Amino acid sequence: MKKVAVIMGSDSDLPLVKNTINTLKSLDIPFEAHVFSAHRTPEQAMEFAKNARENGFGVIISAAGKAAHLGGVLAAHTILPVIGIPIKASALDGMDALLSTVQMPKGIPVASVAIDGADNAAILAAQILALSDTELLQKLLDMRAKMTNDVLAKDAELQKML
Ligand code: RP5
Repeated sequence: MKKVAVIMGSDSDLPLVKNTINTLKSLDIPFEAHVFSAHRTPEQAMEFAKNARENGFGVIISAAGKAAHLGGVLAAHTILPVIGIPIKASALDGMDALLSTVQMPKGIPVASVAIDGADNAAILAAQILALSDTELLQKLLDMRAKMTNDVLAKDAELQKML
C-alpha cells in the first residue's frame, strides 16, 4: 500500500495532528509524519514534495495554522493529492488558515477538511488509497457500519428515556 505523508507546519500543531496519526494507525495505513514549514523551512518542504511520489507516498496531508501556505507549497511541487487541515492557531480562530488553504489558483488544487478536521483528513486519505486497495475499502465500510450502529443504539436509548 502507498504511504500517507503527514506534514505539519510546526510542532505546536502536533496535539491536533495526533488525531490524524491515530486514525491512520487504526486503519493500518503506513505513514510518515514530519514538521516542515512553508515559511521557516521552504527548501525542505519543497524537496519532500518533489520526491514524495517516488518515495512511495500516495497522498499528502498538510496541517498548518495562521497564513497556512504549506498545503499550497507542497501541492505546487507534486502531482499527488494534497489534503489540507486548517488549524485554529490564532486570534482569527482558524478562518485565516481555512482561506489560505482552500483559495488555491486554478491548476494547483488543495482539498481541505474543516478547521481542525484532523480525523477526516486521515479518512479522506484512506478513501483515496482504497480506490486501489480492497482490504482498506472493507475497513472503511466496517467503520461506516459501526458509525451507523452507534447512532442507532443512541436513538434506541433515547426512545427508552422518553
Ligand atoms: C503555522 O503557524 C503552524 O502550522 C502553526 O499552526 C502556527 C504557529 O506556529 P508556531 O509559532 O507555534 O511554531 O505556521
